[in-house]
Amino acid sequence: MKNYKIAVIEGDGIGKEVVSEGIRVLEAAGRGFDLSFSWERFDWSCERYAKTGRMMPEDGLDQLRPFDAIYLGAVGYPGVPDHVSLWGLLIPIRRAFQQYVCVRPARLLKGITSPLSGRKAGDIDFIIVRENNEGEYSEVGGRMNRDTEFDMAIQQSIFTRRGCDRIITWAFELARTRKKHVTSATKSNGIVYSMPFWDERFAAIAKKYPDVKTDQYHIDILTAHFVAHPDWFDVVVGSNLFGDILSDLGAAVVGSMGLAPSANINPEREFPSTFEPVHGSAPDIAGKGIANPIAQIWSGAMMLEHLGEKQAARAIEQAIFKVLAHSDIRTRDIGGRASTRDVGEVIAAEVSSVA
Ligand code: GGG
Repeated sequence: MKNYKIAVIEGDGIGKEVVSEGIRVLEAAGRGFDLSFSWERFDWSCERYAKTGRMMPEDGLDQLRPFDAIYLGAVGYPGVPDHVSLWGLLIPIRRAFQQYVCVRPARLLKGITSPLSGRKAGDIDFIIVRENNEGEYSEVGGRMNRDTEFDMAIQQSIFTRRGCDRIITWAFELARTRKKHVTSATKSNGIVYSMPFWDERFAAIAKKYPDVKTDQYHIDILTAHFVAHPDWFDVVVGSNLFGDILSDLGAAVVGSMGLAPSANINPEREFPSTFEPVHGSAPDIAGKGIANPIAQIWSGAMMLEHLGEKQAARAIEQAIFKVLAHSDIRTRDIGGRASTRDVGEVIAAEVSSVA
């Protein structure tokens, strides 16, 4: 029996509730596919920050390094500034472990109503590939003249050739396994250095993939096309910020933030990769047991896929699809009354029955 060592960071808010259901479903998959998991929980969170002044201990990254993967819930809670919580936990993990590919599927599933009229299951099925290590999320910049009338802030975007080429290449390779179409998110009319550079790198990499159709849109019209023509897209590649914004929009058009999984991948496998839902900690519904756990559960399937457990990953995905298509056990964001736990249990039972 294969055993995987998984670091679990539930984090904040609904992270604690949805991660339990993700583990329940992964355990069911483990029983069915002869896998076992050694879960080690880390209480790294805003709560910990309030007690100790740090989101994670100083040697936190060293503690995570030996794991096969990291399964994370959500980060951020009122009382701790969002940039402190994010830069104290998630961003250092993504960077230190060279998780430069962030994969965020958006798929309209049977049994889910899109807010876009006339769209049915299968009409929307694209994957956002977000650059995850540089771009607009940079530590280069500063503040001057704080609390005076000359107060100012500078934030420098970082676009390297290596960073652009590796994420764009990854997107093209993914497209070759799908509908062979890559769309680039740009803004090279207004952002005069980094975005024309991004476009240049996109064009250079595209030349190596003559079998893959390409297009590019400025981010403003691209967001409009996501709403008006979501069926146009297959793989959409974007910078750190653009990819982040597009993935929330992608989640919205396929019915709920609660249905959007994600994977932060270190393709070279030199370090563990992190699997987390796109959504945040949702303090407004935290502790009520009503959060949708499907994004977290689906992120668990992405984790198994990355670990090479493809059959088990497929079983979890199929269980999610079946429950959404045929059961009314669903949380209120998608029109039901069920609890987080009810949904986790029904998906786990379905995984057990197919395994
Ligand atoms: N599920 C992880 C989480 O809490 N994400 C919230 C968030 O705002 N993340 C920022 C980012 O992905 O850049």
